[in-house]
Amino acid sequence: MNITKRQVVLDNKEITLYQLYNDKGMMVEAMNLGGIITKIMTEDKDGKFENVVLEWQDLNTYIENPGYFGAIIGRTAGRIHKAQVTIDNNIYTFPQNDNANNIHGGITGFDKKIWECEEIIDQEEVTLKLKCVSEDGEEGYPGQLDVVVYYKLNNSNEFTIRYEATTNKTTLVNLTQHTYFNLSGDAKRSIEKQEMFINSDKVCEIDHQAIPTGNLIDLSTDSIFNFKNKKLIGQDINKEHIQLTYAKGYDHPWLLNEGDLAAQLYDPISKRSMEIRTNQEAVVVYTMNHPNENKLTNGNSAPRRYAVCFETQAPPIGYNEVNKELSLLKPENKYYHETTFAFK
Ligand code: G6D
Repeated sequence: MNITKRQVVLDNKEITLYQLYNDKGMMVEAMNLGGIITKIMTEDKDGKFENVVLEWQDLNTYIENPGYFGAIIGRTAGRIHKAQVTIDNNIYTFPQNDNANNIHGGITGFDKKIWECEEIIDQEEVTLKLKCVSEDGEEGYPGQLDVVVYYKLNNSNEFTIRYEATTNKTTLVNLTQHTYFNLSGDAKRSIEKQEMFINSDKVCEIDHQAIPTGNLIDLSTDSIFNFKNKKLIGQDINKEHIQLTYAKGYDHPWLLNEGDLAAQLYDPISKRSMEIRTNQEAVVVYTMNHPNENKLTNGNSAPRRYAVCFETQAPPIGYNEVNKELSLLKPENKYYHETTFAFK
């Protein structure tokens, strides 16, 4: 168990990258900027360690960070319809940074903050503790929000993210992590040939701007969005379906069934597997439907479908403020979200 670190200057800010190692050689690298995860090094069937998350070649790309690569997302993951919400008869408005809607916490969301980091090493696991304060009124949200996120790596090759938050006024909180996974290692292959399982019987219908309409699609009659039996991500992704047309692929909140395993990703070539467990109601699975011309560490640009995000969260706030209640946090309560990515 060990933690190393290195300093760089990005955008005139002191940035520290922390490398968390377990005793099996697995390593997670994350920085104080946005809690951005740049590396998760895991071994393939031959014991070769490679990065299973997309990483920009030039660290300066993380300043703008198109696509929110690797970042903590907050105060609210996903979109808020019309960029406004009513809380206790008060209307709060947020920046309209995605059409006329709000996305991922606004202009300066948690992905852009410099988090205060603390390294914790003990026998069972290594932890990077990240803290930040979101001031009352920041990005339009009521209340001062005190946030702590724990990145924990143990010797079972489990990477757990725990989010805790408290507020002094009723507000919205719905945090997630926006890491782009590709189990081929160093983004060698598209994720369309990787198998996915999602423990869900209903997916939220979205409109052409990816806003939940409030309707749920019953997966017993919709095989294209049904991943109850694992299948290749690419099996149905190019078929005719209005929901695939709207999002240019998968970019939907799947409502999770009770049970231990929420989702799984498997690459038959490297034989890497990742199991996801969470206490959240939903997971937004996003199949990187837009290419990105910035260079990845393998020297190539990031073609579409070269990663998949598992953004565990409450379903986003859509038409008629549907799902709002799931993101409300009152001063007397504590927000608590825990998600584990277990690598086999
Ligand atoms: C697109 O709709 C998707 C979002 O879900 C994603 O988070 C973003 O790209 C990076 O807007």
